[in-house]
Amino acid sequence: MATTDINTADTARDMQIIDGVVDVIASTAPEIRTGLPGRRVAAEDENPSGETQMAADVFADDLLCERIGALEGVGEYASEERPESVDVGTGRLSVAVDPLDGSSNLKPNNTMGTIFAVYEAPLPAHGRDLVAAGYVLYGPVMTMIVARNGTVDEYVIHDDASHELVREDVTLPDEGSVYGFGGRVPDWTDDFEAFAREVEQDPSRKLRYGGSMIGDVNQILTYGGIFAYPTLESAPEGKLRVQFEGYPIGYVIETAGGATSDGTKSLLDVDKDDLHARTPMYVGNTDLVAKLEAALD
Ligand code: P6P
Repeated sequence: MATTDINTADTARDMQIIDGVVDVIASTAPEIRTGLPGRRVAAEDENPSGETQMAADVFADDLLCERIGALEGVGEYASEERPESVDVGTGRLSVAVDPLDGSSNLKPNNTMGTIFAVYEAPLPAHGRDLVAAGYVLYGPVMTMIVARNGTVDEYVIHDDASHELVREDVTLPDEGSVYGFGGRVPDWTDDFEAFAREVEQDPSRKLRYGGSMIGDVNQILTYGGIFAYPTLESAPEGKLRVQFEGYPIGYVIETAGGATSDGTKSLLDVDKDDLHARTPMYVGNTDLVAKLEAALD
């Protein structure tokens, strides 16, 4: 577990490139959102994780690859939708994205997100190579959370593709009031189920699980508590992808003063070679993540 040293960009040039990535994602988000209505259908293929690709996944990925790939200073682009990373130039920073997290929520018109991770290393990179991360949340309001330079800021993205700073130095509230746990309950391990039952007993907490990690994690960032997509009996590595979900969300939550874990250590210390490797994910208030790790020990 643990809020650990967070790596940040150490040159003005890298900070400039990171700002460019943030600006491009913020300005592309309205176009992604506008393109959703006509793309609520399955595409022909599956993604590298074997999940049905929606036409919207492919659309968002193509836009982001083109725009991010055109940035000076970015050398590599990878996404959940592509088997391999793409060489996009000679820049020293790499960008990994989940173009449309929670696209299965498109049909029921529920929240979705775009997740990004900026690494100062080739892909697949390590969590400690991150120098920035964040996400766009397609909710009633389009917002963007950005973790960089040791702080987390929130923006509102307007339809004209401008983005407006609305909250600086965002941190998790001390007392968490929501929890959201993925996977089927019969598929949870006994230890995790015992932990979940203990969390549920607290009258100050209520269940918030919407099936899109970004919507669920943003609840934790707003109200405090814990989100988990745990180890499952049928899937010991869980469901969520290290490079595109585990590392960036771990970076955001730890920068915001929370804690993260794969069950035994910070998500930023998960060490997997495969670009599409998965990890169990537990993120939220430090005391709850510590309790989780003790429960799984
Ligand atoms: P389940 C969406 O497909 C996703 O990758 C995450 O956004 C979300 O947390 C999880 O899968 C939902 O999985 O098993 O509840 O459908």
